[in-house]
Amino acid sequence: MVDLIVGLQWGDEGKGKIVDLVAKNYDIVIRSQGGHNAGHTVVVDGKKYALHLLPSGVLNPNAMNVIGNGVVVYPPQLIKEIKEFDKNIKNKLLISDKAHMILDHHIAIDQARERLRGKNAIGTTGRGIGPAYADKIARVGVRMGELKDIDKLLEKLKYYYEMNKGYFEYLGISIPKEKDLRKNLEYWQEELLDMITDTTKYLWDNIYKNMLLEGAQATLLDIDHGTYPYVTSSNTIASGALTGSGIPPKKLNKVIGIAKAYATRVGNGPFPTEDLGTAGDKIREQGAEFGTTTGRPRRCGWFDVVAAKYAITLNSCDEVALMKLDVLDGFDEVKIGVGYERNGEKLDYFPSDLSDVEPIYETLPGWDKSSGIRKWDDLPQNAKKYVEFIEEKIGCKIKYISTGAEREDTIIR
Ligand code: 2SA
Ligand code: MG
Repeated sequence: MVDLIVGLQWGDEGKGKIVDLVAKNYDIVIRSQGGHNAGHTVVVDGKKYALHLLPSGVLNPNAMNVIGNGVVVYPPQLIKEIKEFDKNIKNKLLISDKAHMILDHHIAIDQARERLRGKNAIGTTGRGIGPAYADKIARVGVRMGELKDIDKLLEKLKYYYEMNKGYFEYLGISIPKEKDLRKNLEYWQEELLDMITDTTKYLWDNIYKNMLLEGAQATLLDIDHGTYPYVTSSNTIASGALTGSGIPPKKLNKVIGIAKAYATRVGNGPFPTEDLGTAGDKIREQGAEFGTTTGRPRRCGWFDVVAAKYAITLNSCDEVALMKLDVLDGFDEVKIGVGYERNGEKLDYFPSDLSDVEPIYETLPGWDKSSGIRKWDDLPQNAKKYVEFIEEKIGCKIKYISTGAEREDTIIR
């Protein structure tokens, strides 16, 4: 039985909290796409951890964790996270031999290209994600399994650098010295090789167990279905989790979509319900909306029903978790984007091109305090109405409502 947790907006919906809440129910937790551009903040025994590459199952002492073939792995970051979190998780972590490696030059290319784009920058996390996936698709990438034979890998990389010499020069990126590269590869081999295996086979062999696929980034950042080119470079949606892990599609059981009670986005690109006024600022402040990976302030706005419905359909969600409801505490009124308009024409579908799209809002009365409330019946009447309004509009059961950072600040309906 395989369940999936997927973000329905532009990321940072609070997937980490729901994964943490349900992780105890699963024997295996799997990451299937993205890399250390992801950031899950989790609090264990009062200590705060920012997980980037490690699956959140590391929080559950009994769970196995898998970094699937669809992930791009920056070995120094993975080694660092393992050391910081707990060296013993090495016994509970498997890395796909098919996962592609992020090398230093991918990071340099990512950052150089963003600089060259100037005001048209994507607003990437600068972690080399796009260039690593580009090499994968161009069939010139390097896979984690290749750490088995460093001489062979070095030969391949030498050829790669030779081929890309002109491009590197143009971007002002230096080609690493062979001896430095060898030293790095040997260190990565020493630290990681024991965990590198055919995880597809491992997952098939254990398919009778309870597994959780943990999405990173989110639906509207999907390379195909998101707001291209302002997207990440992987398929973040449910079907991407299957290709990114090798789990057969019919083994997928439940899909839980995670959405914030409002909307945020980091990086550039269209965001129809963005609020550039004081309400947006208030949301950012009350919601502490700053990136976990880069510390960037997040753009803030209102819940977007059109985008949520699109995401729910793409992922075939069975239920939704509505996060950070308490951040809307103390507003006189709250707005919800219920439709779009373009040149006087109404749209009830999330179009491929969002230019000139204006949101249509409905306004509901606000509430005083939902923060820390753990029972549905204890929620203020207007907060209940807000949740029910969204539930009806999106056509999917809102099963979880989060009202605070603590694991227990969660209403389960
Ligand atoms: P990239 O680096 O190539 O994946 O960037 C491309 C776009 O994808 C967005 N993106 C994200 N958006 C929200 N959260 C992400 N993770 C971190 C977090 C972000 C951070 O959890 O807080 O700390 O800044 C994430 N990762 C990628 C990115 O903003 C670009 O729009
Ligand atoms: Mg995040």
